Amino acid sequence: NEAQYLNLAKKILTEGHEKMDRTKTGTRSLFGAQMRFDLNEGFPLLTTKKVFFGLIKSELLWFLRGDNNIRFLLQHHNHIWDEWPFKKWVQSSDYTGPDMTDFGLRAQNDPIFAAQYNEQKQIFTDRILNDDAFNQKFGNIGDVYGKLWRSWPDNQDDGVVDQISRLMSEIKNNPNSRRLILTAWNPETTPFAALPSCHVLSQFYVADGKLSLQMYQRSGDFFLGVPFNIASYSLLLSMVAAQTGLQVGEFIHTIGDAHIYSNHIEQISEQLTRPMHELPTLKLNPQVKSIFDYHMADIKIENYIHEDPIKAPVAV
Ligand code: THF
Repeated sequence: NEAQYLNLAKKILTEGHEKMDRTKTGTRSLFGAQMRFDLNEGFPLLTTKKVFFGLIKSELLWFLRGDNNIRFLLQHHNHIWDEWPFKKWVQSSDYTGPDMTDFGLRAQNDPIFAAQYNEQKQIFTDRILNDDAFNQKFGNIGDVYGKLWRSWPDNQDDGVVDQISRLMSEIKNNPNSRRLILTAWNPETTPFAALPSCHVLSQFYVADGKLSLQMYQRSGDFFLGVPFNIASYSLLLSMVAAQTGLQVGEFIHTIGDAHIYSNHIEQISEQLTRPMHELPTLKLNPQVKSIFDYHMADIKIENYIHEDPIKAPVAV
């Protein structure tokens, strides 16, 4: 299972095209890659580095709430989405602090700037948490996951489509359907979000009493993002299975541009030298009766044996 991730990492390193990107970091990149994880062989949380499962849980619960405002994440001490609303804020005319152009790149190379950046980011996240008007103006990440999953704009009757509720009933009532689709790309609005959705399309599939899920990701940050994405969609699959009375099948992860950033090469090479451990087990609270009623404490990972975390800068 985990070997698929490690083998694909090796392949990107050795066969990847040197490709410049939006963030000006530079990548090695391959187009069109697939990994399959049979969830019956353990929960695919990588063991060759520590992956912070708490962050994955709070992010998925945030999507399922239909929330696209980072306040909920900050309340759960989750900072993985901070950079994108922060970018909108520092580019707005309301911002009067020091120049933050290209803050992601500059914070890596310039320690004086890094201190200024961390200070501004702290001010920003404090205001998101405590200032409602500011939060409403600058806290959201646009028409991406949570918003599109739960309230896709519906022009027909001024309403919205709740894709998750619809999926839950379709899986229960029409499990052979080939239309069990969850989409997170609205061509009208998504291209203008701070960061347009990376996980564009998911399809569920039921056979032999087992639920599988294939997800198409247009762009995959292989070292930082992809380990999160594998665990996140495997968790979603497990929760949907639990709420539809099905067993878990496979999570199939298909990636368009699968890339390793040039400043992650050392880290992933180190990871490739490490031993793998047996995969952990996911425990969902069986008392929970709806996909929307899970809380942090209802989701637990057991027997997670892992190597140390490996730090790396996130490209913005
Ligand atoms: N942008 C980029 N450049 N890469 C991504 O993976 C990514 N995401 C989301 C949105 N934009 C992205 C955010 N997901 C980390 C993990 C997932 C992210 C963003 C960042 C990260 O830095 N993880 C660290 C731990 C961080 C911490 O402890 O706060 C790690 O070591 O795993 C793809 O969905």
